[in-house]
Amino acid sequence: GHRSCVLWLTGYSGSGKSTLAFELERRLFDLNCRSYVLDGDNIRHGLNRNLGFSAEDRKENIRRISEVAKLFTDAGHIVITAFISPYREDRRLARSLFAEGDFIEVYVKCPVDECEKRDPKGLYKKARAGEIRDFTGISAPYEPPVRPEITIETDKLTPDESVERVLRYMQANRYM
Ligand code: GGZ
Repeated sequence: GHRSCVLWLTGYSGSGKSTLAFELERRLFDLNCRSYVLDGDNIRHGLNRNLGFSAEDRKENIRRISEVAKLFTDAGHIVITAFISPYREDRRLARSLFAEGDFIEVYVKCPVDECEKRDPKGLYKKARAGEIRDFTGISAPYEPPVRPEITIETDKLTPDESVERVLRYMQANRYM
């Protein structure tokens, strides 16, 4: 069994949020915990298809996602969100929907030049060429968390080690 909560991943594009999210979902399943990943594929292509990447649209993106995450936790799930969520104020608003302890901010930390080197989708290249505007880390800001519950340095840990670290936090703090 488990306590329902949201694991709120935040970090640059290419920092490893999705990899960590889906690996966590798999491991939680094996531990008999119901979890569900919210990411760009199931949110930005559907519910939020009318939103872009201006500060205002990102705010609305994060607001809707946090409301959906709240519904899933009300239904008893562990929700894993994988969005850049670059603004502190937007993450603070997301946190404010949840009871103390139900919102676990996970800083997926990786230097932006390393993310740019990885560039799995070639987006940094396009941002440098001016083909994508307002690109986080290139032409739009990222405000790192000040007091995240967990920090995962993906340039120093393997994906397995990263997942273990989150699971250990959850076990040590009696989420499962
Ligand atoms: C940042 C962008 C942009 C711009 C498209 N800036 O690596 P990806 O492709 O799969 O992840 C990025 C994703 C970011 O969407 P989020 O919903 O996570 O952003 S936020 O939380 O800030 O609302 C990237 C792609 O969308 N993408 N244009 N301009 N990322």
